[in-house]
Amino acid sequence: MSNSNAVVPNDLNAFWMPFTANRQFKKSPRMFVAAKDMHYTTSDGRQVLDGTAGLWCVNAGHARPKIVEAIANQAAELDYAPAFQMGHPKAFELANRIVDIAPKGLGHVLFTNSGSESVETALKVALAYHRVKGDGARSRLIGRERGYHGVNFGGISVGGIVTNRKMFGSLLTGVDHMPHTHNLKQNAFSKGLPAHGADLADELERIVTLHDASTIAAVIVEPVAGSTGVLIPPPGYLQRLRDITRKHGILLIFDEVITGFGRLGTPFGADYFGVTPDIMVTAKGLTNGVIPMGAVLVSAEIHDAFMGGPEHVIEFFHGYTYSGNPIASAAGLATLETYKDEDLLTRGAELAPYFEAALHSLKGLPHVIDIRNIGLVGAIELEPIAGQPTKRAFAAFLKAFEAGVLIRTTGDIIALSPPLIVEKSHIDQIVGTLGDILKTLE
Ligand code: PXG
Ligand code: PLP
Repeated sequence: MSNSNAVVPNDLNAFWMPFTANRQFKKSPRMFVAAKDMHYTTSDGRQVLDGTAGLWCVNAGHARPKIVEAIANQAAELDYAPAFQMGHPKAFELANRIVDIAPKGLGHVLFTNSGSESVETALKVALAYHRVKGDGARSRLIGRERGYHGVNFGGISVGGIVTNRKMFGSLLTGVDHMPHTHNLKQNAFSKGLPAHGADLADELERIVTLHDASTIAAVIVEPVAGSTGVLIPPPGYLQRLRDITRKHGILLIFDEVITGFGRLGTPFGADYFGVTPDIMVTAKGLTNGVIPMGAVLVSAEIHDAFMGGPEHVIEFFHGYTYSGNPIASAAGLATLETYKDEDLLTRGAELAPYFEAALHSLKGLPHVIDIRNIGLVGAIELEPIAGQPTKRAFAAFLKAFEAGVLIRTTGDIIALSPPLIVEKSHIDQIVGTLGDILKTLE
């Protein structure tokens, strides 16, 4: 007999959990059963401070009233409308509101249901764009080592994480990768942007020379690589990618799934760096993580290139059952209102200096080989235990959870990205807890 009120279900076997050591987890499960503002409640009734905005998505904090209400109302009013050949007002309204806050020039929006789908959509738009322009030989896609672009085939092909790629065959063909910019030797303990490495953008010129520009459709990068441990670009690096792509007629795609919606203290990473891509990939913070939704923003030039054929013909053969889903659209609108009401898309800039100073106070503690920060994103890189990579940071994760703070680890890097409503006292608690833990780690 099922008991839907059970705090912990009696059998954890059926759910094959994502990106989780399933057998380890199920021996000693960690469950959240409620959340409000900056805190989760665990199944054993403890409060845990959210140092990671869920998985980098709950930018306005948990269970925010406007969003909760919008979802409930929408479910009662119009639960679903066919996404193809039918519309409903809120999807159009949300697209307009997104364009209002987006970097100038990105005037059109395609909706998806996740970051991974947004990436696939962006890559397909790029390929099809060149094709409709009569330039179909431009079919190569260029990503970057240590890039994360979700888990679907296009995304893992342009992505640069070995474990996410190696099990899955030959992936997309015609993909090449630029080197990442992470450089501990020269840049360790940089505050904000690291000084060295802008010249790594010139590797794109090398790749263009190798393949010829006439074969390359697009370059995709995260402005700040989040998932692989907060890799921050050197000053001028992204501008140089912009210059090189423009010179060669190659589209530049920014994957802003993490950097979008205020994470860096600006609405988007493009704003922070003053570099506008041709296509921008978003998800996560768009709906505060509450309902799955993503959005891909494209320039008028790209959009208009598709609008030349007969008017009764579908211009772009792509879309999802849930593209612009009514409840997701309502959640998105309420989320953007909440960001606006509380100036959350720029709040990170005010708090960034305090966050930076707090994080860098951990320098000198055992195992800490780098600390980096930008906006309200931080990372603490630990020396791995010899022969047992990831173990030390994961031990820190478990201890922090026990001590009432949720952090995130990737490899031996601790990543922090609190909700943008975070207060200085929360930052003190996160950093204080981490400081205590770092002293006790094996
Ligand atoms: N692009 C980027 C830059 C991302 O960070 C995705 C695409 C895929 O989004 P979806 O919604 O399909 O997961 C992401 C997601 C982590 C972590 O802790 C990062 C992500 C997801 C889950 C965990 O680093 N990034
Ligand atoms: N698989 C089957 C059999 C389908 O009919 C559909 C959509 O109609 C899909 C996959 C794609 O699902 P979605 O549109 O939710 O991505």
